[in-house]
Amino acid sequence: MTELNKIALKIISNGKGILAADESNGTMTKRLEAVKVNSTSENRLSFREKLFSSEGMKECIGGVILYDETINQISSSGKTIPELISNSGAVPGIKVDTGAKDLANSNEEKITEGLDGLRERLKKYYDLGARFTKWRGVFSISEKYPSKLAINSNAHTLARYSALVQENGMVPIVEPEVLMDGNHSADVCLNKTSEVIKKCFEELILHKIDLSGIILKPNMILAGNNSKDKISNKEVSLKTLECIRNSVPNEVPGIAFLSGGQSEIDATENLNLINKNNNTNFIMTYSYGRALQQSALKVWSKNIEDEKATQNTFNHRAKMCTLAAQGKWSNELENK
Ligand code: 5MM
Repeated sequence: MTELNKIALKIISNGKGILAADESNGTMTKRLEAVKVNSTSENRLSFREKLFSSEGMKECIGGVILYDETINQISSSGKTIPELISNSGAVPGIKVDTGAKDLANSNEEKITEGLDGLRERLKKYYDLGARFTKWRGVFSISEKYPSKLAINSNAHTLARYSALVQENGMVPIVEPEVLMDGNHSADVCLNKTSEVIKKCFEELILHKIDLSGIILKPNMILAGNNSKDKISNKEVSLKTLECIRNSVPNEVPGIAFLSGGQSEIDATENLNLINKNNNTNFIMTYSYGRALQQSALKVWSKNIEDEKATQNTFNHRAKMCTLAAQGKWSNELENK
């Protein structure tokens, strides 16, 4: 077992999942303004450190993805944020892409940037305590898209990112997100997501990535949010499993799904069904941003000093997701 494989398994084994708290300041500002809280660096830290020091971290969270601002912050207890996370038994991680920009010659599509100077930034993040990283490529579905140009260039970029991350002793999370926006059917999502993931692995293999030392972070297979042909959660789980089975090489230790704008309950129930029906050897867990934080953020915004209420809400969500990562979640437990 390689060191990278050990780190990956520590993050995703035994029902543990990943807390994606890597919102850039722009996104975090939207989230905070939506609940009428000023987006200052103190407030961003105050919310996040409440989550990172909650009880639910110990039992449920194997890794936390941070944003550059947060990994450099000091918590109110005097510990650095990576120390706070490590103390709960989770692995600190860091988002290293610098965002999705317009793709030249296909301006309605995006290419994720951040390769310039990445080797040097990775060394700095390793010294700060990070042992895994994240990079998100984003694709949208319409009649023309995603184009081969967007698929190939993002897959190539994800592979170059992964090579640099492994060179620096960290586990890359490879996140190709096919967005749910649109009126496409779930079968179109299945075809397009499979094409994207297959291309990513073609490039990862070309770039000699140790596949046992990565975590794949894909979307689940859903009908577009404006589609008339919605499918059941059971069908979501079966189509998602079909996609993973057909496009992911066996060496990959696990899959940590993104929630992608699903409600907290849908993201939990779908993951639970994926695990109940799991006919692969992959660990199937979560790497949720919104589906772990939404309710906690609302509660926190009512009284930003009330640590207990925020943490209770987060603990419940984390517990439910961890049950789902083991196929043990139920509506009764949800509402207990
Ligand atoms: C946490 O949000 C991340 C978005 O970062 P930006 O601020 O740079 O847009 C995002 O990549 C996130 O990690 C994944 O999409 C998973 O989050 P969701 O909310 O989809 O589970």
